[in-house]
Amino acid sequence: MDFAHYIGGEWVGDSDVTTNTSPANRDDVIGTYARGDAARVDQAVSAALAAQPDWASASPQLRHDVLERAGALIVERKDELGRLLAREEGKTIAEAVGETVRASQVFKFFAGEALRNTGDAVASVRPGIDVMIEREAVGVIGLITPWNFPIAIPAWKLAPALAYGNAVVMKPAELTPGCAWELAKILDEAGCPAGIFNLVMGPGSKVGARIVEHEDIAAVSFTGSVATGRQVAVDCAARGKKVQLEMGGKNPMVVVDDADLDVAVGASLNGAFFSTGQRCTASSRLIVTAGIHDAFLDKLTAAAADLVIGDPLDAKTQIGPVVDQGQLDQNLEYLALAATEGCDVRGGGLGNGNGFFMHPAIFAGASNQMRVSREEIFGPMASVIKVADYDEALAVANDTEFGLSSGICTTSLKIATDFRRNAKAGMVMVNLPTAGVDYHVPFGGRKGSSYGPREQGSYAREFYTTVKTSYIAP
Ligand code: UN1
Repeated sequence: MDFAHYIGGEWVGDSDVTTNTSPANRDDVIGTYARGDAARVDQAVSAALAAQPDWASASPQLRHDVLERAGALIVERKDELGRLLAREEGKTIAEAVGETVRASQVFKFFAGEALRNTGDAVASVRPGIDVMIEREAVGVIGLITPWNFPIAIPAWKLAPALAYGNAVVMKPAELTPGCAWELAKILDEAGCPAGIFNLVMGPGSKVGARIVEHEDIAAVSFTGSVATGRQVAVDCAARGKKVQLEMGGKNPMVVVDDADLDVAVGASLNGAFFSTGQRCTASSRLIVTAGIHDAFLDKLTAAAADLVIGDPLDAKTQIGPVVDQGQLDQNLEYLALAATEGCDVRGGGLGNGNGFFMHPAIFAGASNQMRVSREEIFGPMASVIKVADYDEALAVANDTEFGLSSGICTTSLKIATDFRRNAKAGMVMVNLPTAGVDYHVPFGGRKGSSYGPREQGSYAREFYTTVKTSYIAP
């Protein structure tokens, strides 16, 4: 089947197309998706510009109702959408249905937020004058979304953008246009007015680049690689656009001597390997104190070897394929590098089948200075770094250019509290995996991981609105 762009409320095809196949089975063709260019972005921006003022000035009830209906339609179709997500991205069906439910919850949350866009009223320092502080829509917003959460990340950018009265031009990742296309269909069915949501599919070099450069796009929210994100920031700053970036991670999971071993192994296994390690919140540095190190490493190695790798649509599968050949090749390079750098590499072999399957790998005996412990790998691989004590663990955890999520396993309230206070990261997890976050609270990091205001929860308003201060002398 052919899937078109969605521009100004119409389905618009292109002669150029991308064939979307499953990473679990290269012969499983999901569909052909239109491949746009700068001219398609221009067309979408014109539609968005024309539609946005009426959407922003309409009753918030309208925005609430559209978002609420979209949330309801997503959850109604969760099994079908989850199946599509698992086929095109490769995460397991349980993870994929879970992500779809999360997308629905995000829409419903922001349906409510549309009604709660409150401001402040303040007395002026000049007698008799009232001051009002209000939040207004920013205008037309460009959204550039990644392949690893093909429905949840579009949802958590799109829902707040629409809730606060903006119009959107969205470019999904080329590897996973299917879920984004379904969101366009759902918003259409939910009664989103023509031009308010526009989907333009295609390559970053053409569609993404034009979104960043178009003078009528007032703000850009991007999730993806560090290299691209930094360029997006520079290009947006040069044009005076608001920008929000979510990029990489090299998230530490600290395990100290007093940890519950089963909790620590469970959280590390999930954080490092679930979703095939393809999460910016993945635990890729397991930092373990000397007293528990050997027991932890043995148990983790055994648990990782037992993980079922295979078809994401099979309910027994725990780890699906890597997303594509390029990512698999890069993973294999890091696997070889870990051995060259002196790690004791456990696991990591290729899996069977007509897809990009690989077994999880543990880099035992790693140091924090090795490239495998410093660069984001984005695959089912983690370094295990032995340290003397908690103080060294904290120092190593913070010794990274990233700062998204930081975890610790401990039964000591004192250590957990110290870590929560001193971890240089946007999110701290105690006795939980570094990945897997709630939908109604802020998401984001520090240092090289994120830039600009937080995503999600009520904090999302900061990016998707602009402040107006009014002085009124009656
Ligand atoms: C999660 O861990 O639940 O790209 C979400 C990513 C993040 C989302 C992670 N932006 O992996």
